[in-house]
Amino acid sequence: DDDTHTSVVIRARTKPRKPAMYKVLMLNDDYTPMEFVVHVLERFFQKNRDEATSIMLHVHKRGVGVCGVFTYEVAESKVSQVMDLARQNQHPLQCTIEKD
Ligand code: NFA
Repeated sequence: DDDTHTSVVIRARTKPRKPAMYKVLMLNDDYTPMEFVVHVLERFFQKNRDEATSIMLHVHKRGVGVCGVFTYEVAESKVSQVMDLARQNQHPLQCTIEKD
């Protein structure tokens, strides 16, 4: 009736964990020009013209698409940069992140 001799040993993790990865998703809307979306994909996601056009058309037709997969901080930074540029140009373009 005395647990003073109870002990639990918890070994610390030595193996570094792979960082969790997050998708940056782009959402369709009726107003953002297609060429602006292609520009965003080239500038912030290092896509070439053909890749950017293909992703833009996917989002246009399906409603949502993946721009890239990044660590949390990088993904958040991409979303901020895209939304800032869209706002500056008065486009309603929206991006979000989702755990991969
Ligand atoms: N749907 C937009 C248009 O017809 C183009 C667009 C594509 C917007 C992908 C947002 C994302 N101008």
